[in-house]
Amino acid sequence: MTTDIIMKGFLDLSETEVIEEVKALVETGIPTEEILRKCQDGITAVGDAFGEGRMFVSDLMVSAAIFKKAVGLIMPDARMLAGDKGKVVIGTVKEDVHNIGKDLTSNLLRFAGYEVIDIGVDCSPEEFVKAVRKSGAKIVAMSCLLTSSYPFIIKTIEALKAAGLRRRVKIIVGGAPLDEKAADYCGADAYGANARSAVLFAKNIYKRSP
Ligand code: B12
Repeated sequence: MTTDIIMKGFLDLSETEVIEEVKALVETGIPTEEILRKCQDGITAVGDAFGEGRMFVSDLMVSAAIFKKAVGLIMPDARMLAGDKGKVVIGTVKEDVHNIGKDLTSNLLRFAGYEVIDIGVDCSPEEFVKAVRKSGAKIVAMSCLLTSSYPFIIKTIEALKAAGLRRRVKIIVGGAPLDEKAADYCGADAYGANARSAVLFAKNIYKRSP
């Protein structure tokens, strides 16, 4: 069985292996999404090895740095883009500092023409409420990678309700431990399995009310 070079590079925590292969794939003209998927499979394999006790938190940190470098090669930074198709507040929920998936989602939304108010990681329900109130965004996107932070999605939605903002916003949630059922249970309007689904969601919402 042949192991994918990018997968092997991640498991070896070899930045050189991963970056050289990403460069080689870019040369062949393979679509960016395909390269991203390979990197995501690689970092997920590191996560799995960590989950099984074969790798450590420090390894997760190295794999995250490699992932960010690889993405930097294939995707321009969209932070300077200020789109006019509609506003989206995005953040990673409280007690969760994972930002890679959130940043990819922010980037794609910005490339698609949306103004993204990215409030960062470890965001409290109050921070989401404040950002929605200030921006008037009609979409809230929450990222959550930790099962232990899942209750904060529920608390954030409750806070939006208490602030009288729930009817004004549509909510999409994403992140590895979630699925349709989890999104439904916490009262979100949608679950996004990947960054692109946030773009489709935004298109749908803002098409109905610009
Ligand atoms: C890298 C990593 C870290 C890095 C994060 C660095 C960073 N800057 O983000 C560091 C080292 C900080 C870290 C720390 C920890 N981590 Co960690 N980490 C990971 C790892 C390996 C990769 C995550 C990642 O970036 N993937 C790549 C991105 C692109 O994928 P993604 O985030 O899933 O995003 C995609 C989709 O989910 C979706 N998406 C994501 N967000 C959103 C939002 C919306 C709105 C939409 C539509 C879509 C969307 O789109 C993205 C692109 O397609 C995962 C493994 C895994 N299977 O996820 C573990 C993992 C998430 N970590 C885990 C754990 C346990 C921890 C720690 C508790 C470890 C510890 N003992 O300290 C701490 C917690 C720190 C904290 N308080 O948050 C567990 C969580 C288990 C659980 N179910 O709760 C995992 C699953 C590893 C494991 N198998 O055990 N981690």
